[in-house]
Amino acid sequence: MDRGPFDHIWIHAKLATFDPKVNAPCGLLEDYTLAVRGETIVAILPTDSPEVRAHRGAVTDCGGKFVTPGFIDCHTHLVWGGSRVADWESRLAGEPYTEIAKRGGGILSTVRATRAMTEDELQLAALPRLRALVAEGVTCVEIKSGYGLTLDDELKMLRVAKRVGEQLNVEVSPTLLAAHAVPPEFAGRADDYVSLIANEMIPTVAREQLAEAVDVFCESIAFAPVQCDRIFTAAKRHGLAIKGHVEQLTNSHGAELIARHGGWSADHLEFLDDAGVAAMAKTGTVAVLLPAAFYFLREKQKPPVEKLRAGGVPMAVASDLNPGTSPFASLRLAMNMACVLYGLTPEEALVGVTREAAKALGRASRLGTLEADKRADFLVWDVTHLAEIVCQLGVTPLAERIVRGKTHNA
Ligand code: DI6
Ligand code: FE
Repeated sequence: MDRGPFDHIWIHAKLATFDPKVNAPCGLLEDYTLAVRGETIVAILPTDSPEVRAHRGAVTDCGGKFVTPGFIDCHTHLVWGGSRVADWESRLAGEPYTEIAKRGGGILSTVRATRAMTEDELQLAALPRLRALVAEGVTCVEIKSGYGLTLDDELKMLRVAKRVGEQLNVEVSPTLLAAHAVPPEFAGRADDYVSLIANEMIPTVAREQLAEAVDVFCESIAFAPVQCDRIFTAAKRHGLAIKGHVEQLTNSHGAELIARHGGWSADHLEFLDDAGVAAMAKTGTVAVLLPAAFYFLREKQKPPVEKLRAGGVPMAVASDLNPGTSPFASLRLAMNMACVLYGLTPEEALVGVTREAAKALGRASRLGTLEADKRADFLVWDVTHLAEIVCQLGVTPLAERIVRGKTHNA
């Protein structure tokens, strides 16, 4: 691409590019310059190169600070109504998540509260959650529906997802998760609800461009693989991408199903077996790890991280921000937990919220690494070591947040 002139350059940076073509940990380039025109990174150059010296436009001197791509939280349910604190107290007193779900607590209690709220009310509730993610460097976020479970209430949630993104200048990847739970009005008629999803909800969100992907909760307490298969088939027919909550509490072979459909990602994966790993490796389906839910549910079985690594399955890390199993609006906490609880390296955690998270949202060609032609979404960090971003929580050493080439500090 034609490089100059540049609108703005960031000089004297330690660029953690996460570009696999850069042969260094984190794709690190020391004393480099990132050049931006419009919304795009147009060049990555050594700071002492002639093009940098010739530049006459805006300059930011990073003074040796680290620069990473903007963070991508590729799995959240951040639009919801009500509170699940009572569920948490029941769990602390010994009642399992699955039992709470069966007696109509859990997801269904959030459905009742979410249905009762207007779009404006839901937006007000969701904003502080997205603001918290943004304050830690998130520039792109996936947001699921799944607490409406009627056509109108799912559309309402997806419209709120779009609105909060616009309000805070964050790119949103909206996902239809109508197959989150069987709503009470369909109790005992799960197949009829699946028909509603396949025949009405999916065509409508596709037509109105309110979602780009379809998610399912493929689990003993939710939807069976054959039902998920029907939903995925409908999603594909309408040009929507596929992903799923699979192998979280039991092994239903949902990851294999997603891989067979060429899905973007299989998420959770605590009970993933060897066949699942092999299927994902073959198709390049991203493994989205959600250690905050594992922690909060006091799960015992960890996802097979070593096997995923050995198989070359891309691993992303996400917050799973939701009221029941991961009420944590912190992607950095999820990264920290991915290291401490799942044994990822800090570099893998950082790659998991940048390059691999971009893959998990079908955005690998536009986002996730610092490379020419990618969008100029990047973060300047005031740290002495990159792993500090993952290690130390409670303070956010973010010096500058650049979105589409412009500074947008939270
Ligand atoms: N798995 C999860 O971790 C969330 N949804 C899902 O299918 C939990 C959502 C909730 O409990 O509200
Ligand atoms: Fe989830």
